[in-house]
Amino acid sequence: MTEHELYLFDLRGYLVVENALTPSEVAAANAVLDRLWGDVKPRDREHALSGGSAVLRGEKGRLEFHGNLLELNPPDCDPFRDMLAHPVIAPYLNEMLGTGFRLDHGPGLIAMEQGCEGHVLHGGGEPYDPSQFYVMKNGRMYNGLTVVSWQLTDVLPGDGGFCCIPGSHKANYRCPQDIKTVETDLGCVMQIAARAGSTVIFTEALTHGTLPWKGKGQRRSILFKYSPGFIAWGGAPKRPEVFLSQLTPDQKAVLEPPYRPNRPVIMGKA
Ligand SMILES: O=C(O)CCC(=O)C(=O)O
Repeated sequence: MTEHELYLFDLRGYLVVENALTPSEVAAANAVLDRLWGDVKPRDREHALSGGSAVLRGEKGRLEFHGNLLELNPPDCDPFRDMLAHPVIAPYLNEMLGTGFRLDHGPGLIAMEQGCEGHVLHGGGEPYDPSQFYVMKNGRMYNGLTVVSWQLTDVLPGDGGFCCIPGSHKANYRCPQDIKTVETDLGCVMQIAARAGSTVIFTEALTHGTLPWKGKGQRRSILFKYSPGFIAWGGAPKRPEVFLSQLTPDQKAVLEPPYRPNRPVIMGKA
């Protein structure tokens, strides 16, 4: 990470990395999603994420896919497997999580179109959560659960989608509920614009959520959630051998279960 990126991530708790994917990589991932679109369904109303907020409510839930994008039949899985230990992203995760970082859970699709509800803000520096944290020690940062959110469509200013309270990963007071529901506007909740092909990296310690979608087109984000190599926030599922045998050494390394010593290191391209 550059000096500027270190400064911004420490300051804000998120970073937008532009052009992490080429236009043809974005097109390939979108083509697969187009093919499986029949299986992408609005989240049911019983599990609404807008938490009763008048500001976040929508006509329908966000659009989700409950299959495993990594285990689609080849070659449909390729665009998503390529994101898993992506050479552009690995240097960021080595710095944020330490070498030997692992995929904790995901990837998950968050798709939105006009009328899709938002998601109440969650996370934050207070209360401290030992699995989702941000601390500086020994002159470097340490993060718990950290998200890499690949953007497959443009998110423009005012569109809605991912939002956060920049700096809240270091907050010392709890975020009041009416700020989390965005029903009181203190001017601290920011929508994060990001072009197709970019990735938004954020610590789950950041207070963050989703604004209802107002964009003309669809939102399509693919979220991968990583932990330090010795922590599991979610489970550590046993992966089928046949699936593992199709992966590159770096992709396999990132799916290792949690443990500490002698983890494989993924260098990526700085
Ligand atoms: O990307 C979004 O809209 C929100 C994601 C989120 O809340 C999460 O990953 O915890």
